[in-house]
Amino acid sequence: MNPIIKNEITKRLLFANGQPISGQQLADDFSISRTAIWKHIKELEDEGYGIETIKKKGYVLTSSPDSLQPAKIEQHLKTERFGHNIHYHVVCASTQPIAHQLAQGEAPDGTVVLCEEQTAGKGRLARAWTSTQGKGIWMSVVIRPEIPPTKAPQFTLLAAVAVARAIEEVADVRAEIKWPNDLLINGKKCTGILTELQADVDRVHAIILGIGVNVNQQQSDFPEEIQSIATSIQMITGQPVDRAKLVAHILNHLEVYSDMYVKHGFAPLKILWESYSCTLGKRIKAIMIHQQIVGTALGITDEGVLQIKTDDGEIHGVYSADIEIQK
Ligand code: BT5
Repeated sequence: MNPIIKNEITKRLLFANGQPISGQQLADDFSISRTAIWKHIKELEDEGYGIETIKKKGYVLTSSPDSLQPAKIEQHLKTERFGHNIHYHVVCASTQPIAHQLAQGEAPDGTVVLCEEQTAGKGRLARAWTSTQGKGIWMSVVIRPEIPPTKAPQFTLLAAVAVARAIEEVADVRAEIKWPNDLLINGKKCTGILTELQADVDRVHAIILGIGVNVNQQQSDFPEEIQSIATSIQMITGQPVDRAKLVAHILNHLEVYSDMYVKHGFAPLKILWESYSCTLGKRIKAIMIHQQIVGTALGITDEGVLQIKTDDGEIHGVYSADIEIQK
């Protein structure tokens, strides 16, 4: 079956708000036979869509599965570019290499790769990212801002704000940002962000923004070694969350913030970032590959660099690290 036509049919059914859509109309609109339409409908039913056939009227959508099919996301999108080109996979090793490959081609700004399950999801520094089937958001966004490569890490901070705002809107839960790339709820990690780059020395070709959000997991869905540090939105609220809606809200904010950043720099976003931060003012340990710094997190600069004041009064700028918040 043609995935583009299938997505368009799904969209038509979703947007009809319970009104019947005639098979003949769909066949005419997509220039295919009514039998072909019927086959698409059958395929959607096999995927968990509830579709009723009403004689002489057409197809009515009665329920839809919790999936991240593009049509379900597009229903909630308010963007001009982001999420208008979605590559959806049921399973993949990681969305990052797929997005990298698309970015090497002509993939436009805001292209999205997402999946229901990653078998080799990755974190920073080649660490593993657990990506349980159908329970989270595992997506990579290709962004093409006209900025020098030194500015790219700020997209991690910008993305963290976009996800925090989206979680607040969709699930009414406040997540806190732990510099640079974690979102925590009640002190446990619910989101990780991985910012990768395609660039030459003075120009970014593409930022590949990997976003992993734990949405509907139970504690037992996480491997034992991260059960004490990981959480999901549903574990906090007790309610399942519409993942497709959450994806759309993330993309809605991401487009606005990305454009704002290119126009005005990090300063206006810094204020927002600070309002979600759980790092600032705390005594922290910053763990880097060759060094550790213990001190008070003073703030971030307009470049997104974390300022730490050590006990000898010296102020250190940290570009990237793992942060432990000290009790
Ligand atoms: C991150 O790395 O937090 C970045 C995670 C980015 C994941 C997205 S999903 C879509 C895209 N495709 C990919 O393959 N990746 C991106 P880091 O700060 O290095 O944290 C990794 C550490 O978080 C691991 O070593 C575990 O301790 C922990 N961890 C792994 N899976 C987790 C999960 N699902 N929830 C919470 N913590 C997790």
